[in-house]
Amino acid sequence: MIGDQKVLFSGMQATGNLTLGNYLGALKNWVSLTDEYQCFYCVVDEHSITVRQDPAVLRKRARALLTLYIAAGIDPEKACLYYQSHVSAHAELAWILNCFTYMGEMNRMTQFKDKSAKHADNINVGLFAYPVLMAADILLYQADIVPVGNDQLQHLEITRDIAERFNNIYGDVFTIPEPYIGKTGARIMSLQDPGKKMSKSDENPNASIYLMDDRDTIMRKFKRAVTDSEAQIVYREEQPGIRNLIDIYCSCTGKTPDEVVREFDGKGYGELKTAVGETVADTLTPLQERVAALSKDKAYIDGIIKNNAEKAQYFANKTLRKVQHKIGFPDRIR
Ligand code: ATP
Ligand code: LTN
Repeated sequence: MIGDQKVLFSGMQATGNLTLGNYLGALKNWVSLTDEYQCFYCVVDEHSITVRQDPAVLRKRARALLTLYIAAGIDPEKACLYYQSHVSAHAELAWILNCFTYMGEMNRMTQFKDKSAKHADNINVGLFAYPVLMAADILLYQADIVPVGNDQLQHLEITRDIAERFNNIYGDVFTIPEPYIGKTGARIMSLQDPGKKMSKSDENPNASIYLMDDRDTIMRKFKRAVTDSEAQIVYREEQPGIRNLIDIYCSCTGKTPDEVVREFDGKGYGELKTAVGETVADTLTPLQERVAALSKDKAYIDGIIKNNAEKAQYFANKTLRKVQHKIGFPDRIR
């Protein structure tokens, strides 16, 4: 708890360009959680270097992501928006937690298996230890809840195991975090293969709507979206392409699938695609305008980066000092 609020932690990697999936599935929910919780939203740049990065590109993307957090509507006075690399406690706690994590449990991590298959030329120790750094992120802030997608649940489970193990030895040091899975309809699928999720690392640019795509590009991508030959607008599993379009439409408008099916009764796929494209463009245009305006205000963003890093350091160091003391490191002389 911080004050009378529970603590929430989440983070995103600054790798690749964010997609509509990242926005509707994560960022948009993050905004609505800032009233109820004391939120820490981190740009996890230390996780990013588990795959090789161009330094100039990484720096630029990290700043763009932090700017996007604000543009999406997160109030940086209320929630703490910061770079992981500005708070050295993350790396320090991760080292300590490495010593409380077993090779056997890490060997079961499916993301490591997937990512090492994808980056066979660079299977580094950091990629293997990725979940421990994630555990450190969460446990440093004594987070009660962590909004994540399904793919991250296994990492949250190992975080809880590590925390419980540590608490069993040293007493109540860490809060045990709970996953928070967002509302329904938040899983946005690829426009080219509705069997697979829309992902920023997809090589086919037509599969994803990027948050910075202009209206024409958005319309074109929706026109090309893969559907089916059933020629009827129904919300059902057998028509995953149409279902995905309806999900996107619902997520942007707040309508229910039933309402959308009624709205398009007797209409063709072309009309649905146009309507979804326009709604998405209408959703993203103001976001893009806010990004453009914020990007010009260097001093404002710099101020947020500095103040929030200090705020994060304060809370993170409190936990880190406690952990260091518990495990027997010599106390600091003040
Ligand atoms: P990558 O392709 O690099 O693995 P990604 O696009 O799958 O990236 P992540 O960085 O793994 O995205 O996820 C950031 C956040 O966005 C997570 O909370 C994740 O659950 C959410 N997210 C990612 N893709 C989607 C999607 N298609 N639909 C809904 N939420 C998504
Ligand atoms: N691994 C996560 C990003 C991430 C994260 C975290 C999410 C790093 N640290 C802590 C929640 C809490 C991802 O790839 N989506």
